[in-house]
Amino acid sequence: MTTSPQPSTPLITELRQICGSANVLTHEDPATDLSPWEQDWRKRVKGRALAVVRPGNTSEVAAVVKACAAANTPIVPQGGNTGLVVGGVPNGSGTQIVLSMTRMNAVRAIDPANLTITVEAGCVLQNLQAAAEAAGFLFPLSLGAEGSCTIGGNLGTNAGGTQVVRYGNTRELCLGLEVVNAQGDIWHGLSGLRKDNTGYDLRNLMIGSEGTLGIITAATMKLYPQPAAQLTAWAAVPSMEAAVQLLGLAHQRLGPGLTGFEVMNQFALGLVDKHYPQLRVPLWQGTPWCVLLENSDSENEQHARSQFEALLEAALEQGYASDAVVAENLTQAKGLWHIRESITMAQAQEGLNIKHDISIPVSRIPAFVAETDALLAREVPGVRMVDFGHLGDGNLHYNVQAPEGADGQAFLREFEDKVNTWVFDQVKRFGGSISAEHGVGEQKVNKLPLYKDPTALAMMRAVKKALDPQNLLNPGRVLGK
Ligand code: FAD
Ligand code: 2HG
Ligand code: ZN
Repeated sequence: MTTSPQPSTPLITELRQICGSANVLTHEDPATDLSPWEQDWRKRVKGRALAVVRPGNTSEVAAVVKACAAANTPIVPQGGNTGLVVGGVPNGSGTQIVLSMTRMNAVRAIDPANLTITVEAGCVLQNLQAAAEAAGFLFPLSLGAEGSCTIGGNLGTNAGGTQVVRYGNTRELCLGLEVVNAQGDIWHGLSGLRKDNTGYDLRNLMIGSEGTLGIITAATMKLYPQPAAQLTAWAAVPSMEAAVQLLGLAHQRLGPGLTGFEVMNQFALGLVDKHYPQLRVPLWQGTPWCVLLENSDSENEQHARSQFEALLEAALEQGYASDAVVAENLTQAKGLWHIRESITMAQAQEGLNIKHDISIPVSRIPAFVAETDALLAREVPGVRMVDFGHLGDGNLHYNVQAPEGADGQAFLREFEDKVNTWVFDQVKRFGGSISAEHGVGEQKVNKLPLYKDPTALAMMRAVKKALDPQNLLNPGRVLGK
């Protein structure tokens, strides 16, 4: 006798009727492996889903939410599952539905005169960039996970990335949303308007809400003209103070042409060199920090190059840099960016680590790094700092790698919470935020009440209660239980 793969609960049967049997995956079929949806990208947490549901259009999303609301079954929205704070995977209870948006990946429309593109939430960021490029435009959101993250996830987390210094976070790139709310009703907000003062800004409320207030099904995003030329440079800098001074000079000399300004410490680059020697990291051995700069020019390459060279010459003269190279061509430029984007993978290859994505006013970053480095060196024997990130935005990935040869799990057990407290206390002292771009998810849920303004938190709770009184959408994330 064979056992039927069909699950028995009325909710699963209803979900199969809504989305089709092939798009409702459960553990009852032993041949189906749900781990890709249940495990987070860093492999720190593995949950258990009641089912993975993959709707194909907005009406199906709305029907799924109504069915789950009637059955009081929580929903965890998921895009590319590249999130770094455990926000898009189910908890271990086996009672939550993962709502995977990846089948909803169409580009619905491009409006060249309005400079907008409308896409479904499951559209992979790289495909969105490619669609914009094919139409002769730039969609500037850019991050290391762009080959698998989705625009719905980018909006859900208000992702940052490497172009924020010029174009802003995902929020600044969005003009309209289509959302299914916790009652299963559809909000048709794909206006594409640059001005609309008709009351509360629900779009901005949804963006960055990490799937706790509504399910984003589509978005209208801004397009930009493609730059006439884009050049990338790599500079060795003698200190964090010098990196901040170089940033100031780059703003002054390049104005809106400055589209990227990333900093990387020597240990981070050493990890890339160790695990990916073929990438040939330049200039890293004799300097504590390197900086990656991008100049996007609206005139031509010659103009961009002479502007960039003048900037770097001035930086060398003033001691803000000790050496620098400008990429000769697109291949070299891509190679330099690839090195920067490989730090996360190199860290993972090296072993377990503690991640932070903090922001501090740029002017205060040198003092923050000096003091916090000294504090951690005192408290954590053999600490290895992997310090890199979007200095142009005041956003550092102030990461801590387990000491050389240490048992990673034992290190995390002993130090993870303490290190988080030391670092976040410093962030607070320096007037910063404990999450600049990755969000709160489950990972920082216990820390948020300690570092967020209590009145702001109370207002956030009131909003959640008003919009999702059943606590159906991604419960336990951002605000906790
Ligand atoms: P998921 O991981 O699937 O989900 C993330 C959150 O959004 C969850 O809370 C989920 O519930 C919610 N969500 C997903 N889809 C929807 C939807 N349709 N409606 C409502 N809520 C939804 N992040 C940065 O900000 N900057 C970086 O530079 C950056 N670089 C990265 C590099 C690497 C190598 C990796 C692995 C990650 C990086 N990230 C970065 C983190 C991650 O890629 C981003 O948070 C991204 O926006 C997540 O998109 P996703 O589609 O994978 O979302
Ligand atoms: C980046 O900027 C990402 O590369 C990931 O935000 C940061 O790995 C990290 O800590
Ligand atoms: Zn980042």
